[in-house]
Amino acid sequence: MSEKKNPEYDFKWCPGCGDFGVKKALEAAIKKKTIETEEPILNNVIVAGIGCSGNMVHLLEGEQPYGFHGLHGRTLPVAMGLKSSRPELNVTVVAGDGDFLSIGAEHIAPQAKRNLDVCVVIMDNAVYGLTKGQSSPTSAEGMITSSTPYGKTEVGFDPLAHYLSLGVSFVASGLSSKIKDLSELIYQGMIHPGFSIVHVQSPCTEYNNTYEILKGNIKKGIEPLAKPIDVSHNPNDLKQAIEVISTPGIPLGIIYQSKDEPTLAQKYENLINKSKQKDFETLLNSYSI
Ligand SMILES: Cc1ncc(C[n+]2csc(CCOP(=O)(O)OP(=O)(O)O)c2C)c(N)n1
Ligand code: SF4
Ligand SMILES: [Mg+2]
Repeated sequence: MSEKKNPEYDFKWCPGCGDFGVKKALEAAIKKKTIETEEPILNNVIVAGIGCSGNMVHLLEGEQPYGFHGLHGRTLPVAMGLKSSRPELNVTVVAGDGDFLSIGAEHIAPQAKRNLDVCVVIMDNAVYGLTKGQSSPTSAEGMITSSTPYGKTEVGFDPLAHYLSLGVSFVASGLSSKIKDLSELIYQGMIHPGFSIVHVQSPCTEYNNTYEILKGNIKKGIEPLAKPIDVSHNPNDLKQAIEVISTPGIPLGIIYQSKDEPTLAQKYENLINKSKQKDFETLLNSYSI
């Protein structure tokens, strides 16, 4: 717990790194939630993975949430432990595309199926930034990186389609430079009762600078790849969500949000209500063959 930035831990992102925008958006979302719920900021825990994106664990300059900077790829098991023991905490997971979709990929499906009530914010720069720009699951086929000098052989992974196929109950897509919109998406993910993922395009200026492709450039006649989802979209309709992600380009906004799905905490509560208290003798006898 700390009320000030930890002076012993300092880190530097490269100038222009998309993660700066995500940090601002996340801080604003936490502030909004604490004001609206009148909960102390210390009811928030940020669980981070390892990567440049993992430094997001160090948030506000003043009063700040708890932070857990854990192992590469293991943000979700930590988040589940936290929510299982302290369900009242607002747990936000922050991770990179490598951390979440490569080494940590096996953890997404179980938490989606449990509907673990945490909000996950993914900073996707389509490379392993911290370790100097190797290819990641979301790097496009043919992309030249430090680990694929002649072009990546695998087809780029589609995270949004993956989340929908796993039944993630809230799926949103954002852009790091659109801080206000992104903050609202993160806030909506936080108040959604269940497993929410806000997948953010967060360019790496050092190894994969995609700002121009994502935002477009009128002078050069480059159309933006990332565009807001049409206002007529109904996020509660899975068919419409699939249509949105099947349209060329990167959709920005809430893609899907299921309604009335029980969270893991509610499922636990049902189990506890169903289970009958046994006295010691009955319990012991139940184990005898
Ligand atoms: C078990 C383990 N394997 C590998 C590493 C080395 N490593 C640290 S960060 C990282 C990839 C980070 O990529 P990403 O999650 O996309 O984060 P970014 O730096 O791009 O934000 C790797 C492979 C590690 N720390 N631990
Ligand atoms: S290497 Fe890339 S992701 Fe890491 S801080 Fe620099 S710009 Fe950001
Ligand atoms: Mg990355």
